[in-house]
Amino acid sequence: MKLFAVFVLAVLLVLASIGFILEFPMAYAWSGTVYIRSDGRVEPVGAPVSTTDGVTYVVRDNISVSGFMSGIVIERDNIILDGKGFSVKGSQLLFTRGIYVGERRNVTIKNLIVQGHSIGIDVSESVNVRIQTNNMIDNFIAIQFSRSNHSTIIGNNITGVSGIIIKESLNNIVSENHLIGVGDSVVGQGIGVDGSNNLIIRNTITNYPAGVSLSYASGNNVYANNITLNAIGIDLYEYADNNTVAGNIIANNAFGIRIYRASGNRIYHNNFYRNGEDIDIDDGVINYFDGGYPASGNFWDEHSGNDLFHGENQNIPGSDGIIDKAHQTLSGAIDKYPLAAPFTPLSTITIGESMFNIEIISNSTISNLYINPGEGPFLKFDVSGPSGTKGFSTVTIPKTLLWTDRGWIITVNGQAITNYLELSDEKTHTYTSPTPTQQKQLQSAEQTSYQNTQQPCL
Ligand SMILES: [Ca+2]
Repeated sequence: MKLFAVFVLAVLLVLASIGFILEFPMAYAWSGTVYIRSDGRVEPVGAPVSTTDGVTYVVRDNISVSGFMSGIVIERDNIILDGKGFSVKGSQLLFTRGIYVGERRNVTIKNLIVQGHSIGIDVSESVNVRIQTNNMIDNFIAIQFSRSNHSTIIGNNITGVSGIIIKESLNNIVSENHLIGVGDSVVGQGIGVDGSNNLIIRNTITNYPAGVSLSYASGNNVYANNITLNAIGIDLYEYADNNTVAGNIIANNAFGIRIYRASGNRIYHNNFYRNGEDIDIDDGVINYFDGGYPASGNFWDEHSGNDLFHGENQNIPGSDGIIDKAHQTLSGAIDKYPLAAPFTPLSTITIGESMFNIEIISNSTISNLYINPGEGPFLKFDVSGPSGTKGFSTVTIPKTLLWTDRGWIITVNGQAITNYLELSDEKTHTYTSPTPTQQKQLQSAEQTSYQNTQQPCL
């Protein structure tokens, strides 16, 4: 045995001396295009993608492609492609696509590194595609959807010139992606949309010529995104009409929102901080910079004033969390109901296919929100602030989520309070109340007497 060991060692030393041993342990990478065929086969034979059930396809090694090729072409419906952390790399110089999905249904792509392509993941004329937790590095366009509907792009990390481009596509959700642009590029968008009824929610978008860009787009909802350090935070460009932009942090952009030949958009509940100019607006188009009353407007860090009154004309004594005087931006945009404190889109609750947003406007720090409609019609949260200071919280609850016609009981540290303001419209209950600190609970007055209303009312 000892002799054998010496022999092996001697061979290794010889191999090392002529260079073989250094190359042998290096990661092997497949080069070329891998096809997942419609009948379930993987081609060519030996390609590093495998399946045992024709449903889940697992990537087994890194893949690289060169000019005008795609890394993985998916020709089969109803599959999951799990990258297991392996990469699909392009040449960065020539046109390549990482993954191509054309005319498919029910395809999930997850856990891949997709790097250095003209288009990282290219989805065309497909339905119910899910792009989830991929690492998209330095692609010219990370993810592109063309004429593809009812799909989800969620939890991806993205760098490169353009992030997520949605073209002529409907009813998609772009959620919780983290996007970082190239910065000094003259082209590029974080999330670009032309199409209708797409939901852009809870993404972070930074360092792009345009963070979120809508054009030829209507009925889209841009909600609760963090949009910072872009040249233009949100670009409502030609024929971006009747979209909703709400609940976003729009900070440190040269222009917070640019509006050019776009109309009928509703922009409210956003927080504007330290933008070169909050709103840049083309003349002659009509857009709305508040949600009416009591829905209210935006928080502008450059606008302050008293909040002593409430009501549509802000002339009835009693605070409502809305500055009593309207705000007009340099570009002429008028917010009739500017917020007295930042807006926080606390939580989005999904029940079935419906999504509900719980929202709080407060100058205190809010934490530990708890709500579970299945448990009962109540929500609670903690508020805190510097000791000795006074705060307020405005809580908005969708009636479709928790409904009551008898009002809510508001408790602070277990004690019911009465000095709050209740405002309701057809969609929401809104409560504004002082927040001395610590735990605050909103509870439906019907909780004990109408047990059946403890279920969400959809
Ligand atoms: Ca007021």
